[in-house]
Amino acid sequence: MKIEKINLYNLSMKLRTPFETSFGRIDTRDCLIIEIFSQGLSGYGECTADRDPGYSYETTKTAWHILDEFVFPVVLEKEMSSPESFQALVGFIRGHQMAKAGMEMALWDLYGKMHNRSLRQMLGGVNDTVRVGVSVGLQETSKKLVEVVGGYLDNGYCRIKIKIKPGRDIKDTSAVRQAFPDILLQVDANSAFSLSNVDALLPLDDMNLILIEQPLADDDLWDHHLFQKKMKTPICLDESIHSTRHARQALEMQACRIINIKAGRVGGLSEGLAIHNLCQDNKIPVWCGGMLETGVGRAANLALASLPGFSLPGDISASDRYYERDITHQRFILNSDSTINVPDGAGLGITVDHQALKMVTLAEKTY
Ligand code: OSB
Ligand code: MG
Repeated sequence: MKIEKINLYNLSMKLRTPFETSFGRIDTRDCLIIEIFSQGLSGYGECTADRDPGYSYETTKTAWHILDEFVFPVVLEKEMSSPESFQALVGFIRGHQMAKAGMEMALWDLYGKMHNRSLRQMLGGVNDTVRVGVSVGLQETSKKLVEVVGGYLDNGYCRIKIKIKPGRDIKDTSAVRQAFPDILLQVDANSAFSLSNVDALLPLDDMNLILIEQPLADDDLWDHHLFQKKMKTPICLDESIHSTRHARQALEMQACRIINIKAGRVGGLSEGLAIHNLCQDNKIPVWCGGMLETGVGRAANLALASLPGFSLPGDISASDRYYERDITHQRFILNSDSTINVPDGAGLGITVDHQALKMVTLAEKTY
């Protein structure tokens, strides 16, 4: 496969409702879309970096820079045998996993279209549908949070994740737990705590949570180990895991008992698959995280989450939870059993609505 042309788009997508985490509140979700061309076919990839460096040091601007100056020049006009061979070409770029992952996704999509195979087939996915939950942002009050959670339960979501931060932790979580004693519930702190204040979370151990996601700093595996020792509830790492090596070390160190896999955070779908395999070998449950993706990234998440080790519901909600109008013709809908269908068309199995894409494009460049 030889890439003849690339279009890079910087999008700004208006969310239906603002999304607030411990690192900030957004009304619009920015991202990059990479469109690649070869032999009359096109492939799409989504880079999950956001406008601000709150979740990750990467931003839409750093990813644009890395793609523009370093990734595209080594990919264009080069013969690549498969999407996996891409990683060797960009091995000289330290970090910038989201930029690399966006490009890799586009290569998977194109490669799948060339060989008439779905991403699910190529990755080795086994399920036609995947169980999903919803990630609920911080709300004004605990009461409002309970209302919002109730709304998503009415929609049919089987699992709720709530965002927490210092001062908005025990009260919010216990309010949701009291209102809904039997639901699958988990919390995500997005690194908002440190060893000096994380003991505030000890009461969570009595709230029957599936997991506590990333309470401590992204670069702090050891402190997660110390905190996990005090808690019966499994710690799940998100921000801390950027590679299979990190995943292995986190497990060896007993810094967590569950891993959230996001292809963007780990440099691509191939690395996400490798982490899945490592965790499966070690009997560690994994689940697919989300980054408020458009339909492009959502299709990739569904294919990844169809692998057999994804035993917990993913943060892959229906399209209407995020955007009024998405950039794909396909909209993902929630089935009555809290699942979403895995696309089965070639590649990602989606088509891009160029009219919708144009409406949300802030900048674009052709290579
Ligand atoms: O920590 O999982 C996270 C969104 C943006 C950045 C980080 C996270 C999230 C979510 C939303 O929790 C998950 C989704 O519905 O896409
Ligand atoms: Mg998270």
